Parts: sequence; structure tokens; C-alpha cells
Amino acid sequence: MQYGHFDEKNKEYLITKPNTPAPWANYLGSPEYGAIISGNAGGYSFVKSGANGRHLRYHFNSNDEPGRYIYVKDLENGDYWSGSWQPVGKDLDQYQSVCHHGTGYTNIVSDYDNIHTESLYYVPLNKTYEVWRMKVRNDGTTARKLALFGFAELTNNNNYEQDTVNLQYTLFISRTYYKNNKILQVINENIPEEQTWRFFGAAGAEVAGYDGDRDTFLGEYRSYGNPASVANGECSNSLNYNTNACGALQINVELQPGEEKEVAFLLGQYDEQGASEILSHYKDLSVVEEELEELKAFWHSKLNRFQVQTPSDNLNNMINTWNAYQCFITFIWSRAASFQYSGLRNGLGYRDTVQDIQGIIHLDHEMALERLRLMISAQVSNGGGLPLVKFDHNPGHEGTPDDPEYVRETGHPHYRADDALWLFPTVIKYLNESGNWDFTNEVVPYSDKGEDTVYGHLRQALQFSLDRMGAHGMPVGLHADWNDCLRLGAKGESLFVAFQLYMGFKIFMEIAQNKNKPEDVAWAQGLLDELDGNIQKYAWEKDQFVRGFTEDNYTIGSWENEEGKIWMNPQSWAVLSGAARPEQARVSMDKVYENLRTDYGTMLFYPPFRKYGLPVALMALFNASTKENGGIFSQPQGWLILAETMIGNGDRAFEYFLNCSPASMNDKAEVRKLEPYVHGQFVESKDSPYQGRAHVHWLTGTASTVMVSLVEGIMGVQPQKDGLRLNPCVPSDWTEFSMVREFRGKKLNIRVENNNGVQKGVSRIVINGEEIQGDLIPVTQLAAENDVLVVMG
Ligand code: IFM
Repeated sequence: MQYGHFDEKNKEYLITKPNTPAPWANYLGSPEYGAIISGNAGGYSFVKSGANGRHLRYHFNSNDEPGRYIYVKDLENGDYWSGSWQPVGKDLDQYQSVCHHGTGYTNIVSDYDNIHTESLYYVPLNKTYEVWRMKVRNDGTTARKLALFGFAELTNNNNYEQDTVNLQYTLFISRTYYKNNKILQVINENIPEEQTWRFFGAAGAEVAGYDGDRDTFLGEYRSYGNPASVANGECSNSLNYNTNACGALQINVELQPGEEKEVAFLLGQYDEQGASEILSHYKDLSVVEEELEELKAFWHSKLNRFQVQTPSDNLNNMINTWNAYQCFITFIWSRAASFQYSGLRNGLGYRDTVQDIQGIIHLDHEMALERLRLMISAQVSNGGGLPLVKFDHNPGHEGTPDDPEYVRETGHPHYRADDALWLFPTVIKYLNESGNWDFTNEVVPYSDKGEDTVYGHLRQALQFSLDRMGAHGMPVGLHADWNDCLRLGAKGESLFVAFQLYMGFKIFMEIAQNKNKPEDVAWAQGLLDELDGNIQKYAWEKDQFVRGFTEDNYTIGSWENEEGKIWMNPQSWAVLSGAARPEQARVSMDKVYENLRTDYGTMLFYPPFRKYGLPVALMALFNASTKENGGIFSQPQGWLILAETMIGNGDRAFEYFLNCSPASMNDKAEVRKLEPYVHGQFVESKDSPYQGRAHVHWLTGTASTVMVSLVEGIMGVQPQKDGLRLNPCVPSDWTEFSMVREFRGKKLNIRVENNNGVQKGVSRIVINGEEIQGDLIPVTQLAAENDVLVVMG
């Protein structure tokens, strides 16, 4: 079943049926002022931290309540509804609603009983408050008298856990006031240094009534769907004191036929003076349109740096808007706040963040650089990464997982084997995109002590693994490798990390070569050869690579096993790293296709663990076919697509893309449940009674892996030190497609012809009328704007 569709031109997703199978969300603002909103206006807001700066209440695991509600009451016939379908939930035969989720804004357009409303929600660029602007129009033939009620349920404490569970305390620390068109809430009023202020104000009209007491607004034994003040047509002018607070403001409007009026509600953590200044900015509401345009321009200018036109709308929508936008959201928000993450994590996960950076490098390498520096400065001087990089990370002065203070603050008593190795693919992408190879000479501190150049940091990342090798000459798995549920410890070995290390050596050699350091190249080459020999000797089993070895030499991911016989990642990573011989790549990737592929994506491994015979396989905690226990983990789908493009299988790469693309499930939304415009963390696979159901929306490393696989793999746009390589790997039935790409400040309009229907292989490139040799367009040959013709086949 379909609940909406993409609007590529406007870079929006339109929810046309508001009764979606799960709350379909959008992100407004940034973690400085964060706001999450569903198609029914459910969601919450916070300043800086979802866990410690929360001022708008949301019940996790609930029916998507409460939210940013604007109620409409007909003062003559007594009927009432809401600008979003929920919470009042009018009969959908009479109530039409289209929610436009856009880049940094959401506009819910509704029609009921000849009244047209548009409820626009956004956080102005670089501001720390939110705006809800309602336009209301009388589409009927008689005059109407309406009351509009803006309602924000305020928390009683910035700490959301305290607000939720410690009511013997938090109910008694907040009170509200009403002053000049706004509700002001103060927490800990009697201790000036502890005070927190919030406001909910109205602009564009005079407030006719208010409630600062939630229970008075809702009324006894009533709900968000039928609040007493709305049903009565008037607020009670209540204020809370030792009860729950809210901001509820009533505005009465009279509308002649065809007449439209607008009002705005504003919400934030400001005291009276700050709130008054903000309200005065909205004296003239035309500023709202300006701010909206500014937001769109901000996001669209980033996304427009790479746009494609291919025969697949699915791919176009994902590359051009939604996958790209999700990459920015995961980059900016990390795993801070969603309808599943409540903001409790006090920092950035090392591996997730370093991978998130990859998703935006092709669109904004300057933005990427700052975060990359931070992550390099979170590398310990022994070469490992800090599992969690605290928001107040202080390079040179941090503890390590061996240090009780760090463990107490972060809960991470162990190193992970993979963390710092993620730097290699991310750093090389940054260097090749920006051309700023001097970055390798930049001196960056280590997290605990000392400093080194970026180049030195990379070498030290290799050293961390080299200092921790197991009996088969492969890196040990420590607390985890990419897979959080594989606990191989100080002696068990991980093939995933072995392939990461393999890739690390190759990238290090490339950089060393460019820096003219032949002794370093030779050092890395020797170690690479040794690792390669060990992989070939111990890890290749007939037609697949195994997943690892436990410390007592049990092979994980062997055909001889009853559970977890074949695993996806070692096969795809053998290809990505370059360790797989061509024949190994072919047979092992075929094996994955035959044994692990489903129509909803490819399983992490099969069969799932049920007997829990293997103590290192913590994934047995989860139901079979769920998450790391043989679920369709979404992040590795990107690696699989990329690996297939590397071995020239455009048809299969595209099939894998279609299997995992959220847009593919747009008309099967009742199966997938999650938003059809964003990737989730995983999809239930074939041993689940709910195969195809997806979970954990928005904040997932999938955004970056799939993005990279589409941009560099399928579209084949691969920045190199001296230019841009164009080497697409596409379905054989694509005869023509085009792309617009900004690279090093130059614009390329690229048209690709594939009249011979090949999957990969470029026979000719013509730039501005001049044919070049090979598939690399030298940066020196780029004009400000360039016409490029690529002929495949
Ligand atoms: O790699 C991890 C990630 O860091 C957090 N989510 C689960 C992934 C797989 O275990």
C-alpha cells in the first residue's frame, strides 16, 4: 500500500495518507536546537541534548504523541479538528491531509469542512528556537468564526529521564506565567543559578486565552484528541504549579469566504526578554517565507553539487535528495535523537562517525574536514580509536579504555579492533575530493598524549592492529569489530579487520608514494604480502571467506557449521580491500547472492544463531533474522553494491540497490513500516514472521555506505589526486544517463551513452569537444563549466 510519493523537483516527500504504519519523521534544526517531527506533528525538541536539554515532551513507544499540535475549533457549530490529522483524527473521508517533508522543514496541508490550513514547522537557519506558522483559509461561501489553539506539552525538567520517571521531584519544580502573548515556564525559580526558562508565544495575532497547566487544558480523563479547552472553545487561563506544564495559546479568527489569515507559534528555551525579542522578529510574518527560502537554499545548494538523471526514479530520488539528505542528518546528528534514540549517548561513536563523514564528502568536503580532524584527535597514541568521543572531547587530555575515569564516563572498558582503521577510506576520500593533500602533514594531537601528522596517525592506526595479531597472523577482534555482537577478545581473530587492515596498507602506500617515502611503501608492502599470504592460507574455504577464528580455533562462518555458515561481510570486504583473487571474488559473491539475498536486502549471515553454542556470538540475544542475528543489516548493503560494481556486475549491483532501497518499498509501506524515503538500521529477514519489516529509522551508517556505493560504484564518479575518474557500472539496459557534478570548484555536465548495453567499461571520454586518454579527467583540463561525454562499451 502506498501512503505518499516523492516530489523530486521540490526535494520533498509527500505523505498523502496520514495513517502511516509508523510515525514518518523529518528532522528540523540541528542538535544545537533539535526538533523531530512526524507526518502527524508528533515529536519533540531539545537544546543541545535530547537527554539533557529536552523541553518538548514525547512518549517513546507510544502512539506518536504528543506533538506540535494546532487545533482548529469552529466557534459556531462546535466541531473541532487539528491542522495535522492526529491527534483529533477526523474521519479520513472528510479530512484530507498532505504532509510535505522537505529539507529542514515540514508543512502539513489539510482540508476539512471548507477550511484549508497549512501548518509549517521549521527551525530558522542557525537559530535556537522553532516556528510553527499556520495559514488558515475559508474555502466556503459563508463567513466563519474559528479559534486556533497552539499546544506544546513542556517537560518539567531538561533531563528527559527525570521528567519521565522521577515525578516526586520534577512535578514540583516548574511553574508557568503568562505575559504579553506568551506562556513562560520557569524551572527551579528560587535558585537563580539553576533556573531554566522556556517560552511558547504567538505572533501575528492577539492571544484570546491561554493555559499553562496541561491537565486543565486537556481536562480530566480526556486526551490529546479531545482537550477540554478546545472542546469548550476557550482556554481557562490556567497556570501550572506542582502539576504538569504546557503552553497553550488561543487565537480567534473570523474569515470571510476566500479570506486567509496567518499566525505563528514560537517555542524555545528563552527567558522573557529573549522570548520578546524573538516574538518581535515575527511582527511581520512575511519573514517566515524568507526564512523558509533561506533554509531551502542552504540545503539545496549542498545537494545540487551532485545530481543525476538516470532511467530509475528510485535511484534519482535517493541520490539527489533523500539518501544525500539522510547522510547530512546522520553526519550532523550522529546517533543523538530520533524516535528510537533518546539522546542518552554522551558522544560520537568512533566507527559510526568516521563512516558518516564519507557520506557527505562529495557534497561538502569542508564540512567533512572539521569532523575528520576531531576524529583523528580522538585516536589514542597507541593507534586505537576511542570507542566513544565525548561531546566535550579534549584532545591530549582524554583517558582511554584502560583508564577508570574514561570507563566511568563512557561505559567503554575495551578497545574495538576496527575503530581507527575506518580512517583510511575516509581520509583518502577527503584528500581526493578536496585535492588538499597537505592535510597529511597537518599536526593533530592524540586523544591522550602527544601529537603527530595525519600521516603519522595513519601509520599508528596500522601499528595498533600489528601489535594485536593472533595465531593465524590476522588482527584480533577485541571487544568488537564492525559487528557489535562479535566478541572475539584478545586472541580470537577477525577477517573483517584483516580486510580493513589490508585496505589500510594499500591506502597508506598510496599516500606514502605521493609523499615520496619509499621506505614506508616497502614497510607496508612487506606486511601486506604477509597478511595476504595468511588470508589465502587460513581464511579461504572452498568457495567463501570465513568470518574469523575464536581463541580456541573454532572457525566462524565455515560451511561445516550448523549456524552462521556463510557471512556476507567477509565476501564483500575481500573484494573492497582487493584481497580476493578474481576467481575468489566471483564464486564467493555468487555464494552470497544464492544464499543470502532476499527481495528486501541481503542477510548478514545464515542460518541465524538459535542454540547459542558460541559464546563470542552475542547476537544470539536477538530473535532469529533480527539485527545482527542474521537480519538484513542495512549498512553492509552498501558494501555489497560497491563490491559488485568493482567486479563489473552492474545488473547485480543495481538489483541489490533495488532490494534495499527504501523507495522500492513505497507501495509496500504496510510491510516495511518505516519511512520509504530513509534507510533504517535493519530489516527482518526470512526466519521472521514479519520478513521485510524495517526498524530504527534515520540515524544509521547505511546512509553513507549506500551513498558511496551509488556515487562511486554505480555512477562511477571517483575523485583521484589529479582528476576525476568516470567509470560507471550500471544495469545493461541503461542506454543513456546524465549527471551534474561539482569538483574542485568546477562544474561538470556529464552525459553517458551506453548504446552497446554493457555493465562496465568506458571506451571514450570527450571533454569540451576534446577526447582524452583513459577514464581520468585531469583537473588541469577543467574549465569553470564543462561538457563531458562518456561512451561506455
Ligand atoms: O557497527 C555497528 C554500529 O557501530 C552500531 N550499530 C550496529 C552496527 C553493527 O553491529
